[in-house]
Amino acid sequence: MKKHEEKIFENEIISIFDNEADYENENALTFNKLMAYYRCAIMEIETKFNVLNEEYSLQYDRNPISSIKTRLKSPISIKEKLERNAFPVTTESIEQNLADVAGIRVICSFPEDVYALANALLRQDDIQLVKKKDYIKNPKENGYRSLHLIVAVPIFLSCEKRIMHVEIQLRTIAMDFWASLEHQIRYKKDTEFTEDMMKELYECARVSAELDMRMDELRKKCDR
Ligand code: 0O2
Repeated sequence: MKKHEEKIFENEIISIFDNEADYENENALTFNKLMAYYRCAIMEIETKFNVLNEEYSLQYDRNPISSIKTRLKSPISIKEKLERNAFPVTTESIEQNLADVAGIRVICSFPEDVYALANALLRQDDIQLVKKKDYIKNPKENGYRSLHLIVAVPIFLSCEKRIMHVEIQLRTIAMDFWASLEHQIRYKKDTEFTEDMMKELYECARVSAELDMRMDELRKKCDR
């Protein structure tokens, strides 16, 4: 982390605790430690996907993963989610109640890759599936598609082993295209979102799903 980013992060941590005195106490240290553990868990999962990508590219002569994005939930978002769900705003509560502090998004080439990679990860004996939401088989009302997994993964520290939760979102390039643009549009809070706009958004999701299907058909023809 760069110096100015460290400062912003530190100010955000102060703002999640009730007062600065709490921050001065052991809270900030515990919070920073926990965030470091989540970063380690992200690294573990990212490496696992990179290894799978390498193996598949040797086996099938193409990369199932187009790109990987990782993110650690910001202190402000952590605080907001805890408060929204009426959980205490403490470091202990973060670990107990939030499963999406560490996040990794795996953008795949084809829908089949999404499931192949998810299954390959879940077969690994150090990975435990905590929760699965298949928004590809069951898209959200607005058309959102992605496979969401919450997994528990061990991280090995100098004197202990810790089990951390990581949220994994797997989706195709077309699903990601739609989700990224929908996110940008939705977060323009000063614009009223009309019924027609919602229908149009859903139609775009339908077109993107059709695109996935048609590209998949082409791939299958080439693989024959
Ligand atoms: P960020 O910054 O993207 O992480 P739960 O945690 O199970 O109580 P939640 O949080 O609704 O319920 O979980 P869910 O349904 O698995 O969705 C979590 C994340 O999926 C969201 O994170 C988004 O990243 C993504 N997502 C879900 N629905 C949509 C959608 O309709 N459009 C887009 N673009 N993304 C979606 P956050 O918390 O919003 O923030």
